[in-house]
Amino acid sequence: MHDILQSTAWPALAARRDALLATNLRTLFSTDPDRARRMQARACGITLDYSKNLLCADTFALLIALAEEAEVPARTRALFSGARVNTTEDRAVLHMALRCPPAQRWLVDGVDLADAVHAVRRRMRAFAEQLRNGTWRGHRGDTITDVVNIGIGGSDLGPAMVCEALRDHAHPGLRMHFVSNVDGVQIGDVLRGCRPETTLFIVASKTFTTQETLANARVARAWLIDSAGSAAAVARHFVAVSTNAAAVEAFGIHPDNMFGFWDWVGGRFSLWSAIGLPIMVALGPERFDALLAGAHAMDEHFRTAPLAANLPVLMALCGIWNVDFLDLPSQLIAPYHQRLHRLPAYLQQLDMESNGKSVRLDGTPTPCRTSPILWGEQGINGQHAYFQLLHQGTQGVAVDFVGVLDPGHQDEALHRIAFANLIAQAEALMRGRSAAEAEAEMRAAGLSADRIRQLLPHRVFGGNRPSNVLLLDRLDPHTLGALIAAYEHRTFVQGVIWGVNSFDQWGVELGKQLAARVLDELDPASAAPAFDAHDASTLGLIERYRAWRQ
Ligand code: G6Q
Repeated sequence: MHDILQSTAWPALAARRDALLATNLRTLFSTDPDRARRMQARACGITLDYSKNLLCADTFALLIALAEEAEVPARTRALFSGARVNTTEDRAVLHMALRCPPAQRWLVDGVDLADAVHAVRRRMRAFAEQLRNGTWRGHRGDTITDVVNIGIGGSDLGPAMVCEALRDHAHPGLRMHFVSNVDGVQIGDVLRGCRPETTLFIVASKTFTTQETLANARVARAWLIDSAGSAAAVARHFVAVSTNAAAVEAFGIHPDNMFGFWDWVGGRFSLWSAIGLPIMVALGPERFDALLAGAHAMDEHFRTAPLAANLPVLMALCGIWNVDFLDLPSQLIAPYHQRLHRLPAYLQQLDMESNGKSVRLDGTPTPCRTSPILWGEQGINGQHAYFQLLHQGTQGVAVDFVGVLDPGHQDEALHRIAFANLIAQAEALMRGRSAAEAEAEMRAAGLSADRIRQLLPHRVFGGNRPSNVLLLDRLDPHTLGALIAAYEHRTFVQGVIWGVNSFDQWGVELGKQLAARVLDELDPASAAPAFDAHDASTLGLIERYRAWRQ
């Protein structure tokens, strides 16, 4: 197991840190007129401007050396070759095979994965087309008008994000709904707006054992049967997406209505598989293909471009620099296009579930900070809320601004306002406002000397706060596919450098186990938990619930 701290590049980078903190981005820009041009990369309809990171040429070269010492190229080859890089689950990680073009084969141990992938995709296509052209009918012969995806985590976030991002291309006669929460409110809201005879449910669960998903699916099935008067209606109103055929059948969904995928597709990387069925239904098979093609184009770029011009690698290295050397443990994703408002939630899972780890592949502790806390929402709203902290707070946050050049609508005046704000925020974070500038502004505004003295500390912005700008040429399936794949590979590269397994998620297990036990204990018909079954706080909360039920 490599120890990244023992590499040549890591201590050299650490030594550069203080020198860079002694200067600032304003100076770096003013002393290097070529900086913005040089610190840009472009691939698959996406331009990355990473020049507003507190990096200079020699730091950048060291980061590239770090990636080489961590064997990013070799690990990338291993990933694509189908090596079992998910060691704790002893699995290959091959969601990239899901997006290979129809004519391409994807051989792993002599088996062509592409065959199986395309066979499932043909069935998805046939089903999606029937729903879209109205030939798939409900149990009474009605056309389907509402499609409800019931799933959670990786079986929800990707399809929900993509359907929202591309909803301008969605089928006008099919309303898409996503139910993940198990508190009863979300499914209640959705069912109230649907009619059983015109609603189709997609139960999406890789394992088909997920408590929340199965509980919601049971509610939906009961709602349907209640109205239809017979369980036979399930065949026309329920399909499943899963790797667990036996559990799907046990639930009462016929295997003909199941779309499968494979254990080499991780949940948070699964929107490219049959988990993407809602996307194909909403947008149509051609647009789903374009999404896959965009992701494949990014795979090819990632696999073949030199490290210094490789979009995902550059994004990863800026992230490592910010998290590990500049002590910025927080990463904001700020999209400036309304349709991308679910992107931060999607990337939050991708990054934090993949690299939110504190042991390395060999089980030893990571010697450095790993995944940042990734968060965010649509940028304009953020500006009128938490951006205050970004500009003047005591904790640094690295930002990814995500913009779209062609907004896909005709109101150029509004688009220009949004775009101007994106550019201005990145500039403001970088430049800040010096005391001299703030004073000059206030003097020009006619403020008295006393008032200027009083206000001055509040009106100074330190600046020097790093950001990337990711500019999409347009928000279409191809470019969105490429963007998602770029972030996937960014996560992978960071995981390689940190030495963690980006493809397992043991951290979600403990809570699940405890919830199963507490669920029994909340039942007032069951015996109260023994006094030493939990800590006093947990016992108190259980007791409070049981008392309320009684
Ligand atoms: C993703 C995680 C997790 C998973 C959900 C749903 O990588 O494994 O988010 O997707 O827990 O799991 P099922 O699809 O098995 O219901």
